[in-house]
Formats: sequence, C-alpha cells, structure tokens
Amino acid sequence: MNKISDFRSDTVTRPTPKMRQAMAEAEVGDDVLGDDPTVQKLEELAAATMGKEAGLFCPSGTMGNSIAVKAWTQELQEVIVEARSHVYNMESTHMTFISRVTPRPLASKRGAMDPDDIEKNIKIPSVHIPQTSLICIENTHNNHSGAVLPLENMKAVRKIADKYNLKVHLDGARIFNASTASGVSVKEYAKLVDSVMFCLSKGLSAPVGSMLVGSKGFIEYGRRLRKALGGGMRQVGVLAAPGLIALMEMVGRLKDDHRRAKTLAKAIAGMPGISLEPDNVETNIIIFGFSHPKYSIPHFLTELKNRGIWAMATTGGIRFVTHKDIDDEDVDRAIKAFREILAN
Ligand code: TLP
Repeated sequence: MNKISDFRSDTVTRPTPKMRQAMAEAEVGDDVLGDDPTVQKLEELAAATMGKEAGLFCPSGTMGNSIAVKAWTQELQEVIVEARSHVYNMESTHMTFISRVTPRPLASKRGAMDPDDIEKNIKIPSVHIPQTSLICIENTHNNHSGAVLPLENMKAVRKIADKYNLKVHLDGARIFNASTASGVSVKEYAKLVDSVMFCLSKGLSAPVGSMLVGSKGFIEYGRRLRKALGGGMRQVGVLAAPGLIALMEMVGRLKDDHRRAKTLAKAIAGMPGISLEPDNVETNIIIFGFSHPKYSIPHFLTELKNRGIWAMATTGGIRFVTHKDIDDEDVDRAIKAFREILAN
C-alpha cells in the first residue's frame, strides 16, 4: 500500500512502543473503588503539573468538558462561550443535553473574546432572564487555526469573572501547545481559571484520555458526575500508563509539530485558491480557506487523498494538523501534492 500522511488531526497518533510496553506492565486495580495506583499517579501528576489540588482521568475531552460545565452550572443558567469554540460547536450539544443551560456565543479575535463584550453579556437574572454562571475559554483555539489565547486576555476574563462571581473553565485540550508557542507555563494559564481540561490523546500521543483538574471539592463532585455519565472505569491503569508517558515525555517534541506546520503553511500560502496567512499559524493547526474554479473542497480533498495526503474539511475551509506521526518527509509530500494538483 502507498504511504499515507495523515494530517486530519493530532488525535490519529499511534502509541509509542514505550507506551505499549507500559500498558502491558501497568499496575492496576478497580479505579471506581479507588484502587488503581497508576490512575492515582496520573491524577496526582496532572494536578501538580497544572498547580491544582486534584485531577480526574476522563475517557475523553468531551466528557471532561461536560463534567466541568455540569459542575459549575444549574438549570436556568447561561454560559458564555466563544462562537467557534469546540465546547459549543463540536461536542454534540452536551450543554443543553446534560447541563440544560443555554450557551451564549460571542464573537472573538482569533479565539480571544473582548472583555467588554463579555461584561455586556453577563445577565442580571429576572423572571425572564437566565443567570450567567460560567465563562468557557479555549487555548489553543482549534477552530481559529490553533491560535494561542494571549495571557493578558485570560487575565481580563478572570477579572470580570471575579467581579460578577462567575467561574471560568478552560478547554485546554492543547494547552501544552499554547505553552510551547508562548513560553507561558501551563501553571500560569491554569492559575487564571477554576478548572482545566487537557487532552493526553492529542499532541501528546496517548491512545486515550483527558484530564480534568481543579479544587479538591470540584474533582470529588466531578468523580460522581463521571460515574453518572458512564465514565467510571475499572482496571484503567492500562490506559493511565501511556498517559503518564504522554505527560512526562511527549511535551518537549511539540515544538517540532509547530515548526512543521509553519513550513507547510508558508509553502502553500499564495497557491491558487488558498487563503492563508502563515503568520496566523502559531502552533500545530493550519486552517485555510479554499475557493478554486476547478476544485470544490471535497474534490480537492479527494485529489490529495489519491496522493496519500489526508486532511479534513472544517469551519473556515480545510484543516491540516501536524503531530508525532508526521515528519519532514510527510510535509514535503504534502507540498508536492499541492503543487501537482493546483498546477493543473
Ligand atoms: N477535537 C477533535 C475533533 O473533535 C474535531 C480534533 O480532531 O481536533 N476540545 C478541543 C479544543 C478539541 O479540539 C477536542 C477534540 C475536544 C475538546 C474533545 O476531545 P475528545 O475528542 O477527546 O472528546
């Protein structure tokens, strides 16, 4: 079979041999009964890494975000979200389905909502009007091409939240990418929010799993919510073991993903049909608009696929993501495929 370069997502990475070995050798116990030492180690490490009191191992980022929204809200309340955020657009409506709250989407500049706009949208509850209780932010911002949320913006959001006694939840699925690009430590980001969800299964290459971190009380309640959602897992140390390796050993290589994304972005920007500002590619996600007289987006994606280059259609056009299983040669193959197709 011809080689495939899979740029669809950083979720497609295969576990490393060391991760597979750790899975085989993991010490395990019944985690629902609190007996799995490997999960406990991972939860402690996750909390310590983010400077929070406690951590919870979740099967997915979606479940981590669902638990956070449910824990911080009650029915008849409203949550401020960024208009293109993952939690609002791509998590199968858990805000309304599980938490039964209304999302209030706000426009942003590359994922950073305007603090004044947030303040204007905080509701004084009445018989007609829901109470705002939570602000959700996302860093890096997936649908804004992996943009890094500026620390100053997060500080401004915190200030408003404190003024109105609101909670802030950070969807930090790719918070290590943000930290790698900005030089701001993950602890500094986490300090500004009440809870963080981050994924082990994206750039960090674990096969499964996301962590939710926050105060002890929040995580204790979150553990009950996770069980209620069917996320209580038994001898799950076999999945926590690669998660530990992800957290301890896979952060340092994210800079290579960022470098490759930049190389690809620079090479394809300016090709016929492609709208892309390479300076906007700050981390490992490239999203470009595509409008070509000969190719629709699905047609162009098929032409790429015929050449072994896999990518995804997304809000705003086409998405390419770099990750552990994409090397310099994959990037070169992709550039060559773009040239070949768009020259015809
Ligand atoms: N994102 C996935 C898809 O859902 C699009 C991807 O391929 O990028 N927050 C953010 C910012 C995410 O990008 C994702 C996954 C999640 C949460 C949800 O994580 P999972 O897929 O583990 O539920």
